[in-house]
Amino acid sequence: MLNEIAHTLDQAAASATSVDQISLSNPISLAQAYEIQQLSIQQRFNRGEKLVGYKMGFTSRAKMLQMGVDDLIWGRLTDAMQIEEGQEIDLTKYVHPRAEPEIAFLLNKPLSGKVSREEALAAVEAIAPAIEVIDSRYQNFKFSLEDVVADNSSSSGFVIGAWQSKNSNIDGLAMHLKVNDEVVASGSSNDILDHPINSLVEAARCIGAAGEELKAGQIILAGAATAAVALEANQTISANVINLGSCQFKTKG
Ligand code: OOG
Ligand code: MG
Repeated sequence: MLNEIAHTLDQAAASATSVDQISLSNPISLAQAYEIQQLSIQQRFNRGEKLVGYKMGFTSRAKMLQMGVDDLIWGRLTDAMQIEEGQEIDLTKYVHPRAEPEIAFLLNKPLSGKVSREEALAAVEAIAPAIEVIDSRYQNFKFSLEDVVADNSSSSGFVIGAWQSKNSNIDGLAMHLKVNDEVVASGSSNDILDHPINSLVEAARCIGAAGEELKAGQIILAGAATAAVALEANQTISANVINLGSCQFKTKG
């Protein structure tokens, strides 16, 4: 059954079509949801995609409130999900994409299990402003915690701005998401688990508990500081993390 659900979700993502929430017909546990995520992403790996990192989700109150869930989740990032800075994306490849402002860590050492904030920072090579493009494969972007985890935590694309020093101050930085120069969402880097480094600590713990480790060269998205905003055609979307930098991408119809 898990394999079948994984296949359905992979096909939904590949064909940009929505499917019914799994939880409506098959009650699954959180452990089974992560198993489905792994089986589903394996199909991408089988098509040649490579794991490039992980994303953390629901690390801010704004996101939990928007989606009506209240626990941390994580998902996998593949090379095919990366959107180049400034790139124009084709919205027909998505079901109902949304963008959210994030902070990304690039690692230069492995990290797994229980680590301190200092140990987490010691494994960081660089830090960058980022945008995550999320796209639930469920109708109306509605899901339970188990549903969204099975669906790779809605991950579908990400943009990384210019990498900055690992010693950059990321404590309490204002973060803005703009659509065509208009600010549509604002928050603080500390809306992400009180400080974004805590998200890396949690990533090491959660992903370690699942039997994987964060590796040198991988990118970790700390989670959105604000609610996500729905994308429409002909927009320029940018995230500005004050004093860290900005990044952007565009949409076409
Ligand atoms: C789930 C993904 C949450 C974040 O940054 O909090 C997430 C969703 O909202 O669909 O990526
Ligand atoms: Mg996110």
